[in-house]
Amino acid sequence: MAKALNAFLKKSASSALEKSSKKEKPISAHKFWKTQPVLKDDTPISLEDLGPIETKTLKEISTTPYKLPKGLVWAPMELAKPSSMNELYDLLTKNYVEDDDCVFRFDYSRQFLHWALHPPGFKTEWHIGVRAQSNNELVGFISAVPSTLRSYTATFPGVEINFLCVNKRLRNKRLAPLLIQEVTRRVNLHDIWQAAYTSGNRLPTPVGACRYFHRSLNPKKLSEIQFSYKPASMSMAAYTRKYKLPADFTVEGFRPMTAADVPRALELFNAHQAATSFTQVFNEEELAHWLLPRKDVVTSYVREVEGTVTDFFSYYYLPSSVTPRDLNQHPHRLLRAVYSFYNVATSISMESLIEQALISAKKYSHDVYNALELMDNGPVFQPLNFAAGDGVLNYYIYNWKSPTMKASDVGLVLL
Ligand code: MYA
Repeated sequence: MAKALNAFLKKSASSALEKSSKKEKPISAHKFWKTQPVLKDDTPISLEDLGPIETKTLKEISTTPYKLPKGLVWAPMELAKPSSMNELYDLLTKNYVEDDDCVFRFDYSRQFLHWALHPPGFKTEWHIGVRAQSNNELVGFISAVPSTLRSYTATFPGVEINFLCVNKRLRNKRLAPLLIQEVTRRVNLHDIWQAAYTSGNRLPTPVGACRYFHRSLNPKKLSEIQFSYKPASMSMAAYTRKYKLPADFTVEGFRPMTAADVPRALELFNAHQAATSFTQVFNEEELAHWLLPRKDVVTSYVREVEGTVTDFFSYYYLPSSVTPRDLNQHPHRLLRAVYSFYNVATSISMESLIEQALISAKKYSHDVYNALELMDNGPVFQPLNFAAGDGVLNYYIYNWKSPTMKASDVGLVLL
């Protein structure tokens, strides 16, 4: 029996963190979070309570940025400029989410960051950097992008928060709370009071939690870099055979999504998301931004049968750098991982749809396909040879009272 993948988990989840996530710190131990409008503990919330935790008016929001410690300044970012994007790429590739052994670290590409940070309605002032005055180095970052959110029966304007990062040299100096407060202030000034975010860390207080599952596409490489472990009793040939996939789609009618498919894809997306309790709400422009294929960023295929689009799958590209402790251990320096994004199956089963996604990801030489156990993903994992990861991604809504939900009711995929 194959051992579960030594999962490199999104947002720094790890078995150690998972253990700590089970033993939640009391809110009084969270110096920052205890001051914020978030649920303070797991006291059940009913649907009648759905709504903001606090209500403020624009008049109460300061127009002055938070004060940073001496030697640091807020840095306006102009990420459309390659020089600015290079700085952000450099900060993240060296300092963003990594596994406990510091072997794997997310390596979001520049074109991916450009896509993630420039959806319709993006605001440059919500791409917030912090610089060291001495040498002008970018040492911190946080971002918000606009997103209409739905929690159960309530739909409201919100933002998604991502790419919170502080240079390793400046950790544990309470810079993260300042970045979070500053992005909150700038978002509030646009009369927006709610936000969605995810984290491997257990913070006060998740509305849902989803485990990662991993499907090996290149088992030999994954085993060489110790992302996964081949059972000692199995030969490499047998191990590779176990994960073999057909060279091409096994269901007819799949082709890349195009702009002309957007209205129909939105219909399918809306019908599918109606079954979830927490999701983002797209208009056509937003769906086009997030789902139309972009080289090395996002892949989306539709299934068209007799002129009607009936299904689609999508996944995004998030490789990780690989830095083995012993550089002679193996030659690999990049783990080519893709992550399941939004999938809708109406004419075939979800299992069949995800199998086509796996075939596509393998064809484009990716090493592993990762998926959260949210929406209707769960039942496909076992038949399609996925292995459970060892960490959990927590979902949060800032300033919002929401009942907690099971993983299959979560309908939001953040990057
Ligand atoms: S998740 C990705 C987070 N990034 C990484 O994991 C990259 C690697 N790590 C780092 O760069 C640093 O360790 C970070 C913390 C920057 C994470 N979310 O400055 P500190 C709390 C929220 O001394 P540092 C993503 O991007 C911690 O509990 N809070 O710590 C979504 C403690 O508070 P308290 C976090 O390690 C981000 C305080 O910070 C997180 O140097 C969503 C310690 O600060 C975390 N991931 O830096 C942000 N990690 O004492 C919230 C630690 O109270 C958005 N902390 O426990 C909220 C909505 C805002 C907008 C609202 C609009 C309406």
